[in-house]
Amino acid sequence: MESTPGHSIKVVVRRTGLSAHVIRVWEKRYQAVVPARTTTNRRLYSDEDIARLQWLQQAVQAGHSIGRIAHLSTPELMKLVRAEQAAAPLAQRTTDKEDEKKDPGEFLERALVAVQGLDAVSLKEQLVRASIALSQQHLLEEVVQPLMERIGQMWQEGTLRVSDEHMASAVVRSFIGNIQASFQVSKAAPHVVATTPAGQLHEMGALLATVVATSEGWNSTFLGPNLPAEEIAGAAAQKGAKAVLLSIVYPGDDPHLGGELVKLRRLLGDDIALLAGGRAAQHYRLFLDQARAVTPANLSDLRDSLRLLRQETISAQG
Ligand code: B12
Repeated sequence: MESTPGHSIKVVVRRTGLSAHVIRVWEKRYQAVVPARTTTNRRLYSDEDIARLQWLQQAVQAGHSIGRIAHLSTPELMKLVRAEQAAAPLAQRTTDKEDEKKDPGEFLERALVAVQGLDAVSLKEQLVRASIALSQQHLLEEVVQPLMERIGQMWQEGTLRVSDEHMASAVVRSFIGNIQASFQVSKAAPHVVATTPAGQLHEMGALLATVVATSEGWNSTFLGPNLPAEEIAGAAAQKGAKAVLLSIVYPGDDPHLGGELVKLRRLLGDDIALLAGGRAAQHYRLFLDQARAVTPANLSDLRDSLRLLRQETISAQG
């Protein structure tokens, strides 16, 4: 028998441990649970809806892809989860590898479930699986970057704790570091340095940009975040860099940053390319133009810009 719908999404979040975001995505993409609506269009969940979400969550945690189980009836889900529980100590998880291989969204969802469960081991496992199944470009642009994006949204909504975010940032940082270390680049290849300017503490964008550069055949050095113009220019000179990558994420209204950017161009001279990106970069457009910085819109565009620049650099040398 159906009980009257009556719980807000906040209650569902508390009872299931899923984020509001994941619940909405599961509804929109897979119609996993479609709640009733109030007259003002707010979602209202019944006890059955909440139980169903709990079963779905357990099945996903056991390694099933949400896309493949969302249509199952609740009794079928219960059967599936119980079978998993019975088999768990004996067998490897019965993940659907074929499905996983094609869909970065599945890795993303599972990574988010791991973040919400403060489960660093599982988060790392999902990222490693994604790195095996996907090209490096898809891994970075369709799993790692959206993962940070979603973590930011959930954190803002209050459905994720600061500790979840810190754990996720630490796992992602070391995961990107491992990818970076796995490339072999010719010593003769041009050099690039990547960082964030003084006052910019978010380092993941610069790290991602570093990996993109390495995968495009550049010798890339990540300098860490928050560097004054003098330090960036000094490191670029020491490395003989042909390009500097800057990530600008937050804040978007730092009164000192414009001066830093213009100073950096002066210290670098005319021959070193400056490429800047990140969600707050557009707020410094005037200064970035003065600093003759190229501003690729995203990591894909950065890839194209670096490919072009590398060709120009090599043909200028030859
Ligand atoms: C991890 C994180 C932190 C960590 C940072 C850890 C670290 N070591 O980096 C910590 C906990 C320190 C932190 C602190 C804060 N954070 Co924070 N943080 C994040 C989070 C979740 C991820 C940041 C990140 O790495 N993003 C990944 C980059 C890759 O994303 P992106 O900027 O969109 O970049 C894309 C492109 O722009 C491009 N790109 C990036 N860099 C470059 C460079 C080049 C050259 C190119 C071409 C492209 C490019 O690549 C990306 C893919 O397309 C974001 C959420 C988010 N969506 O980003 C919030 C976020 C950036 N933080 C935010 C806030 C508010 C804060 C704090 C003020 C919170 C607080 N109250 O203390 C502090 C501020 C600290 C400070 N003084 O700067 C807000 C900023 C809001 C705003 N107005 O913009 C965000 C957006 C979260 C949110 N939605 O509210 N944060």
